[in-house]
Amino acid sequence: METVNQLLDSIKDVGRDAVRGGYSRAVYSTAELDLRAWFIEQAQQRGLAVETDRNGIIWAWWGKPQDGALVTGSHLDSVPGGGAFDGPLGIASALAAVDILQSRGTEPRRSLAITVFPEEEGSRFGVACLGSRLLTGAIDVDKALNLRDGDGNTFADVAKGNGLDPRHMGPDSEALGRIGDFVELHVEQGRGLGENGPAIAVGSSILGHGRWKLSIHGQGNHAGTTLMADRADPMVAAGQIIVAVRDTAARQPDARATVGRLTPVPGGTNVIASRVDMWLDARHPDDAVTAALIESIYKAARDIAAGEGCTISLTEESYSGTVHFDPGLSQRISAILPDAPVLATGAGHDAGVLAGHVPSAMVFVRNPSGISHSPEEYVADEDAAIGATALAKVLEGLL
Ligand code: HGY
Ligand code: MN
Ligand code: MN
Repeated sequence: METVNQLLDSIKDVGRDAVRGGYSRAVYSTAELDLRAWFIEQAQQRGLAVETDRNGIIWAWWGKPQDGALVTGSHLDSVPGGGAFDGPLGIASALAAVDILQSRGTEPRRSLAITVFPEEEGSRFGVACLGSRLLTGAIDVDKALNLRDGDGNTFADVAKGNGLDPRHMGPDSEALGRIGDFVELHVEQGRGLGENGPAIAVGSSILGHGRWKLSIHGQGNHAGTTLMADRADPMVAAGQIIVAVRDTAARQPDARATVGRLTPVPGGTNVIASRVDMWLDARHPDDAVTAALIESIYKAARDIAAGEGCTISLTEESYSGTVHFDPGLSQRISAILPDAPVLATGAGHDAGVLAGHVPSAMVFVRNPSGISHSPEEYVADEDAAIGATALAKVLEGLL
């Protein structure tokens, strides 16, 4: 039997990013595959029967695979330079919770499964929660299979290289039917619990969020031979557009809009870029407000680009509307964890994708600074232990 902290400690060196700090564990990278192998070994040590489904989701079963099972899970992939807890805390807590239940001699009245969803962050192929979207049919399969990573590899080829058959990927009603209730434990990404709050909270909702690709087209040229007056520089437009994104979102209460990724083409020090690709992440509780925000940003960006002699194109890459978790399931969990406050989150999760199909809920564990998607993400050992114990109580209460 290992504690959640011992389990997390056993993977603390997997996928460390010496350049960015933190962890870079892109889906199907060596690091994430190492974590998958670690999970499978840990699950088998606990007598769980492990299978990987046709979308690459790992299922570790306590009891035979059956419809209406109780399922808990999260992800092992990370953002570039991410923290140690976003994803793995939920997986390690699920393993530790199984240890606790097995040590008590719990006899599940229904099967329990731990699931690991691939590409929750969308860091390699650009669409968040790709595994749970494929499972539920929330993404067109051909669109998914043709997604490309930064090196031009298609998701289909990478999936094939990892033992999956792209021809069989897509909505899986049989697998989805096995989920009777889904509970995801996750590090809190925000300051709802803060420095001195309780160690755990029950999730209420997930903020609607989307991703858009904005490409600015200018005139590539030589940095030394092109006079300033003769330029159509997309990088100059990009800089102004990023400020416009910030200003537009700042005027809309509760809105968040971020440009965290930008790629100049060709990207030479002595080269005026011909194109700049940038990615916009925008979120708001009201999906109509998000749509209006994107419209405002697009208009501002178009005018800015024109002012620099450039043009732009905007493409929506993914969108998930605001999700409210299953009230009945969340209330049952709150009854099991009466001291845990109820908390909304601004972060997306596979539980949010599943919520449209099966009763889903979340439990959050305190992260004192609230910082996430950063090496500074942190959960104190004692809070992680409280979280794993709470998950064990929830699972026992729902089994
Ligand atoms: O982007 C998100 O909200 C999540 O961490 N994938
Ligand atoms: Mn996560
Ligand atoms: Mn994340």
